[in-house]
Amino acid sequence: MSNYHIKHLEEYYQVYRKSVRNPENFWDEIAEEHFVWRKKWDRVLDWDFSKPEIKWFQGAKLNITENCIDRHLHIRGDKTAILFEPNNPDEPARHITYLELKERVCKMANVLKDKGINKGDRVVIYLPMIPELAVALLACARIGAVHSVVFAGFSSTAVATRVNDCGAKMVITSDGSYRGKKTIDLKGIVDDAMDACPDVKNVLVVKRTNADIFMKEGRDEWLAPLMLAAKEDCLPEIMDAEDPLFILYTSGSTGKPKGMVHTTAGYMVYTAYTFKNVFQYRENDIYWCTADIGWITGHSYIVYGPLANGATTVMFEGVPSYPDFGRFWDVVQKHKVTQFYTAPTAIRALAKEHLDFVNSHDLSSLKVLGTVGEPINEEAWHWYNDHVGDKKCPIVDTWWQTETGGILISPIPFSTPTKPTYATLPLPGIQPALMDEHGTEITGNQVDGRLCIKFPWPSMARTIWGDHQRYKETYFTAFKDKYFTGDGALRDEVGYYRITGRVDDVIIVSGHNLGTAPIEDAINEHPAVAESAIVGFPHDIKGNALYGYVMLKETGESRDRDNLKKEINQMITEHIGPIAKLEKIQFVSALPKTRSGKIMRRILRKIASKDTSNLGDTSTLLNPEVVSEIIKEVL
Ligand code: 6R9
Repeated sequence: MSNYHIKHLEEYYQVYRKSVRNPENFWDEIAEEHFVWRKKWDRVLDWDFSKPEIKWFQGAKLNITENCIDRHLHIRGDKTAILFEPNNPDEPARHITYLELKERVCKMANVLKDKGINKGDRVVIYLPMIPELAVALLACARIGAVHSVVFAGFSSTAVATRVNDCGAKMVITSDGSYRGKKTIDLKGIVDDAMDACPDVKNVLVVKRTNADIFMKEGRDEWLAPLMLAAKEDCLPEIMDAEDPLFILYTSGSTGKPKGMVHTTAGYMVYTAYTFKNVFQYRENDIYWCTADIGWITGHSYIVYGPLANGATTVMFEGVPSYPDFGRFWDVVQKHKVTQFYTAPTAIRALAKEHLDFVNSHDLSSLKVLGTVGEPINEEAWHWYNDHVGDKKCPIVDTWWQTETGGILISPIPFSTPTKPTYATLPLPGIQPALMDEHGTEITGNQVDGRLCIKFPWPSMARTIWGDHQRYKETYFTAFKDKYFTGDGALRDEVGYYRITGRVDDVIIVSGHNLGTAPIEDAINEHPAVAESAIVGFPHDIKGNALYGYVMLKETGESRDRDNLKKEINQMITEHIGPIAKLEKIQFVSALPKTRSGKIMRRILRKIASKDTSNLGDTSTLLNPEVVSEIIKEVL
């Protein structure tokens, strides 16, 4: 048990050293002690990054739902597995026990089987954050079908592209979804998508909003009556360790989305191990991750990681601003949440609002806070630490990617001393390397470079669906025998990592390498600034110059713009140096963002370079309208 729950820094270093000295022994012990297997593996690991080919626990047989559900039943049958908090705070929360979860998963699995879904078939899931979403993932896993969740905020074109890319025969959706005050017609979006998806035979529809929707004869069916009629027992399909568990699409730097393929055993072992350690999860804790299951964070740290540990995982249907900006804290207080995991973009949005929204709530149940998705700036980190965590809850700044399946770099609470804006240390089994532009590893501390991982870990994606060549080119060609993350990072004097942003965001000004994140940090420290994004644009003398898009807080709106510009550049000069001063500053009402909250720098870069003729697809943005507004006022 000792290497499952790390309790102090000394132990972290011991476990880490062991994991690097003999990774196979390390993962062998963890897999052996903490999971149920139908058959043990013949080999822990086979790998070759030049092909690339990665196989963990080969020869093993298992079903992940036995590990996430069945094995808990004799001790935790009546424990809440999923705690559902609806969009509307007046609608009662729902507690789904492990026993109930098993019945629902088995019933849905039987429905899928009746509709002809077999092991290996792909099922696209396009559902809001309601319990049926988690049940649908697990029902697929129960029978060995490969799920591909499409975030229920993507357009019909995005749905169609993904359905066709993975060759799904079935789509599971709902009549609609609630988001704050709005109701969204999900089924209408699926109907539009289906015009371009001739191979989809069945669309199963969950009732959520009671909207009056179109049901296509022979294709569309309500799920509820089928579930009612289905048997509540479904034997788990026995899977090979390396059978695909799911496909999840992530956007590439260009063109088509990449269908990252995750397989069964390694993904299970790694997400369960990291969940337990990074959140220091203890029996009876109430864990809440605010992500959507449409993203990898939801797959790994709402569904699989927590359930593999027999945890209670909160699923929240709503948004942080409804009915007001205190909703997150309301939910924390109501359910006595112990671990809270969210994104910097949400923290920044809430930090803009009045402190009373936080202070009027009892947040004393909280033990650990987490962030994920982008670099967190100092100001947001301190706000989170001071006002949400009351300086008592360690913040785990967790760095990872859709491709990595689980968290790779993060503090371990109560063991690793935290440091604002630093993801700190690699988790056991993770061997990071910083590389220079010539492909040489930069050793020692107080250095920065391109972040690679030089040894496999169990939950890494194995391929891109239908395009292994692209997988190889994207991740394994830039640096020989290493997985390239696409991120830049620095390693400080004690070996802590700070992720500085995508390397494509590095801007070279007069020969100096500048990361966008530290400049944005500096600007965001200005009391009038809510958020900012820096991009480079061509400059005759400097090569590149810096263009800053700055969104003001409400309190900053009345300030004189010229003075503000001077003050912002003064902040940058103080924090980084005059070299990082902005050539141009444009005040904007909002920044264009992806639905997962990432700033679309690609578009901002084009606007800054006055190259607005081809901005690419902006339809998947959260707020496409701000793009035209920014173009109109471009400097
Ligand atoms: C889990 C997730 C991956 C990219 C990644 C990096 C950025 C994620 C971060 C972070 C700084 C963190 N990122 N976590 N940057 N600090 N703690 O977000 O996956 O949507 O695939 O994004 O997000 O740039 O490369 P995904």
